[in-house]
Amino acid sequence: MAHRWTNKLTHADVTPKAAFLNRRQVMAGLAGVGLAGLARPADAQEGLEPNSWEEITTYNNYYEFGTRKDDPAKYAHTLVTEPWSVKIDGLVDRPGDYAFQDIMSEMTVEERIYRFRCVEAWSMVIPWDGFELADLLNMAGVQEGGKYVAFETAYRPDQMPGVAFPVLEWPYREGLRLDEAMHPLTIMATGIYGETIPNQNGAPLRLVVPWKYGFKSIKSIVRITVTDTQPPTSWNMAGPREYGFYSNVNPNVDHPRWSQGSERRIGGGLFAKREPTLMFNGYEEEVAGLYEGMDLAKNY
Ligand SMILES: Nc1nc2c(c(=O)[nH]1)N[C@H]1C(S)=C(S)[C@@H](COP(=O)(O)O)O[C@H]1N2
Ligand SMILES: [Mo]
Repeated sequence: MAHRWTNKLTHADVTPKAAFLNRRQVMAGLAGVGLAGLARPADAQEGLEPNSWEEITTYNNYYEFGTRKDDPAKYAHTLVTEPWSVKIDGLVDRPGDYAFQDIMSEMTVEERIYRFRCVEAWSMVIPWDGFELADLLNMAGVQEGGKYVAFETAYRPDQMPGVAFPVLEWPYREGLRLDEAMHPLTIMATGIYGETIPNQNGAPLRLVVPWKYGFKSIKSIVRITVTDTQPPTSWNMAGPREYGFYSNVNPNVDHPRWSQGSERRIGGGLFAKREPTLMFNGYEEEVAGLYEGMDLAKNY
């Protein structure tokens, strides 16, 4: 296989210990201590204070349901997420339509508390539940020659009022280099705070790549294709100068229309100071090696 990384990251390096409970433990914990009790131990260890459920599920970008931040929470309930299947095709040994439940029965779900940084310069901290994308790709068996992974969101005009408007080229498409997709920080999220992920956040499964701008984290995925060529992506097609294929969080490379040097933390209040944006969104130690020798200003 083409991908490899030298630093063998264990989950303990990635997430505070208290945070990696499997789904059953999370649910058991919830019954006993309530939602707040779950998040606290992790905060103390990493200093990350997760945003509230309310903030995470009412301030969203999901243009298939409208372009206002409160549109997805209002309108995404129309998306039918059961049954759901994901087509995995391209350069894989076992292509096919995988039922969501069959995927879940094979995957290990754990909690990952990640910083989340939108290209629009707002940010949150989100306690996702999910599994590593690498495990799903290995289930399908990536073939020699696979270099990229392309993703597609469902396109359902009858359930998605926003796709009537040509804001983006639908279906929403995203892509990663194979080594980025296989990185242990890259997950498919299926829950938040131990609850099933709400439609507005990308039910039933969405990508989360914490060192990249939020738009790379594509929602409600129906297709995953392993390819040998860099796939076209919706935001890059809409504005190639403003939204690159890599879109790694980088305080030193500004968006043509605004600074990326700082961010507004959602929930901080009207008068909160902006926070400095961190290189690779704070995951530099884990991911900088993926981009060794690359000019990050050119490959934005
Ligand atoms: N299908 C789809 N995925 C999407 C988007 C979208 O409009 N459609 N918006 C992206 C953007 S710009 C961001 S910031 C995140 C927002 O995720 P959240 O609403 O769960 O915070 O989803 C990303 N994934
Ligand atoms: Mo975003």
